[in-house]
Amino acid sequence: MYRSRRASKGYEYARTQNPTRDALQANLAALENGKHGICYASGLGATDAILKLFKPGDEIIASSDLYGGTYRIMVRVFQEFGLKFTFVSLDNPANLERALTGQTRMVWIETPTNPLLRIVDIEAIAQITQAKGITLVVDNTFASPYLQNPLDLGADIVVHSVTKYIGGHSDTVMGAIITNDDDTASRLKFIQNACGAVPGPQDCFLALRGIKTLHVRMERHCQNAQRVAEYLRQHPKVGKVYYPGLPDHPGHELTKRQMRGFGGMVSFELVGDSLPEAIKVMESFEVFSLGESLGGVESLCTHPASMTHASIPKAEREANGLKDTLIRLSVGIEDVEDLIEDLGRAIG
Ligand code: P1T
Repeated sequence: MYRSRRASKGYEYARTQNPTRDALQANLAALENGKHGICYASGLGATDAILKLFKPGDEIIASSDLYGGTYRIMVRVFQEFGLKFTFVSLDNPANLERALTGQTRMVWIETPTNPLLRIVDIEAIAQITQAKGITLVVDNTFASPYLQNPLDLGADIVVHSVTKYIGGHSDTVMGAIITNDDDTASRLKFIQNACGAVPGPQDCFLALRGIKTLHVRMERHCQNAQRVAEYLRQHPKVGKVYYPGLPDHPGHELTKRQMRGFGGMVSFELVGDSLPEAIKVMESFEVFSLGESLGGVESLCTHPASMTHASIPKAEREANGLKDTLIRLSVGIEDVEDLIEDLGRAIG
């Protein structure tokens, strides 16, 4: 085998290793109180790598309220390769006990969930998975590492769509995994290099720059979202408001224990549940832009049934409580009075 006489600096090929990516990976590991950070070309690239840790016949239990793309990669891609998936509402940990089988190898949760903002008790779920040697993955995208650190609560793997709050400016698509487990990290690094879904160095630079303001942005996202949720709550034309910062949200007390703030995402329905009315509201916004994604400095509004969650069959969406009339807001860091004025004008 040929070996150069010149000493290698460890950066022979940028798919395998790159100094800007190394800096970001170390940074993200530190933010999540983890030992290893590994970045991918997108959040779904990170999900893909985690699913590749398993083999045909292995069973994965995932929370039924989750990002539509996560459902799609599980059911439309990995199910074809023999992995088995069960979707269960995990905001009640007893449902997990009932769903476990001898083949269960991984439990996948989002908390807060996308788009219904349900809160899953990470510690309670971890107690169950740890007792059985099952891997617990927490998608921490909606909270960000500033508000929640799942590894500290017993999770084995944390996954992020860096595209969202971590990047913070809607100009980068990226994913990340953080873990304390050396064996899992070396298998994931192998997959990262072997399968190639790596982010480019410029995107890693953008994510690192976004992280410098993560704490300031998250504080403002939380303040603005609380005001928006309270405004929607008292509006006569608004029906249900989903926001863990509202005292009657079923996960409110748990959020206070598990997170350091209530986050920047708010979902709501209009009184009467009319789809044409909901569409009219979304099309009337001037400050909230209609678009897929979340977690950027600018406010966005999304229609989950036709956009982010369209790949989940309607019957499954509805069984899980996701109505066609649900409107999801990613509350940005603008002047909150402008946001309230925009909501008032659009809802009428
Ligand atoms: O878009 P990407 O970086 O591949 O991340 C996928 C992903 C993973 N996990 C959660 C909780 C997510 O919300 C997402 C992406 N979500 C959207 C694009 C959205 O608007 O909900």
